[in-house]
Amino acid sequence: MLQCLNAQVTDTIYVEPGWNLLSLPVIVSDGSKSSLFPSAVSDAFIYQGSYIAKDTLENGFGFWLKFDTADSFFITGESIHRDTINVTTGWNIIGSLTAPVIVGTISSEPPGIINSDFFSYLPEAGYQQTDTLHPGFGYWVKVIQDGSIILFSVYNNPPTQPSNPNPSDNSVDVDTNLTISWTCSDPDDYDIITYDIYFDINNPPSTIISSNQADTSLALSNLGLSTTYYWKIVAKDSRGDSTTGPVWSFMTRYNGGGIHCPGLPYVVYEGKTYNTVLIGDQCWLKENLDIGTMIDSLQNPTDNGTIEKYCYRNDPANCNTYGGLYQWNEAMQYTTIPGARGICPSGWHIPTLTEYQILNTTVGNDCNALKAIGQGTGVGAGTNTSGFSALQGGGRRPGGSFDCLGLDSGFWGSTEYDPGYAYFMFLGGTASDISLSSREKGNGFSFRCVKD
Ligand SMILES: [Ca+2]
Ligand SMILES: [Ca+2]
Repeated sequence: MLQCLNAQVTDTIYVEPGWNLLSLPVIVSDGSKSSLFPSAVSDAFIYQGSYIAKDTLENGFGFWLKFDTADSFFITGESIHRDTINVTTGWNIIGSLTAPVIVGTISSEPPGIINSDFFSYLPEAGYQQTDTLHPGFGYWVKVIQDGSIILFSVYNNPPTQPSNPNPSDNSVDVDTNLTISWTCSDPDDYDIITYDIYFDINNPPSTIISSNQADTSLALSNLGLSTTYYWKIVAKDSRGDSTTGPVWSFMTRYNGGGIHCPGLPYVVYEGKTYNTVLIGDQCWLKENLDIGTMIDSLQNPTDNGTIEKYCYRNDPANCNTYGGLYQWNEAMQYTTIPGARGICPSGWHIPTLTEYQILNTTVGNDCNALKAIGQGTGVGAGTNTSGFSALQGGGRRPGGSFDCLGLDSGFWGSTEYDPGYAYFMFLGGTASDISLSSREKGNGFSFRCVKD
């Protein structure tokens, strides 16, 4: 009776000139002696009280085979990690498993019937008492009554941690058609590794896009532009052990024009990667901020030490694509100082009205230069010549409703208009001009940071 069958493995059997005491280390579909050991010069003999010649070899039995010359054989089949082998009173020749078996772990049914050591046979060395049953060998053992001997192999090492990601972790400007690759190995030379690839825009990724593949690479195509992807590899060996690699990420190339800020192509903030873009003398984050914990649109954030965001229609996927929508006080983290850091990364701040006016001047009041290609329509169609790459993320109204996703976008500034209102930059989907005006602070708008 065989248990715990797993994937295909290959064991190598080495033989020497003369009689060799062997066994089948894996479960093969064709057990004929002539196909497995074509250079053997004898019949295969098993022992069941007397020797019996066999044309077809079976797992669990040791057998004698004679060779004229040294040779090696690659035997491929399903691995065997456990076996219960029937034995009869007296001496038996049993087979081993796909991986080594420590003699001290061997048991019997009924218990205690094993009455000898285990002996291998090598043509040059003769009989050898052994503490370990190795794959591909047969072993003599004596029992004092009929029963069975139970073998299981305890040797296995899980695969090494997947490493050397390509593209390397936190890469930016990655093409939207690419081949990802990694390296991995298994300390057990008889083992074969297969891989599950997790890949999506969530961290950690939860979507398996390929499973049980043998290759250490995978071609991807038509990824989104300016999008951060997360991926990880689960390496599985043929013995049921697995090793999960770290989460890696990369960001695809820009949606449109623009250049990175010199010496600062991206910023990693709270686990997300943001590109930078230089527009005139100003260094901006190129994606809307998506930080904090989503709250329901009917709730208001509070000064509680936790950054709270809205996601359009309360759908986290919209935060992934468009970034979070923030009330002004929450974004400012409850100060009213123009140029406050607010929820921006260290070294960055919320743009003042003056900084938005500079941006406006730099792009010639061209609203379309700030919009990503594909955003806006007609005279308001985005050209993204600046690289600002605005997505029309809509807004959350003070009463809790959402509107204008895919149509308009608004970006908070840090300059107050009055105690209830603050300035923001509005990029209308059908407008070619940038609008700088004020809105009630309870609105939820998109958010960009500018470098100090
Ligand atoms: Ca292994
Ligand atoms: Ca808060």
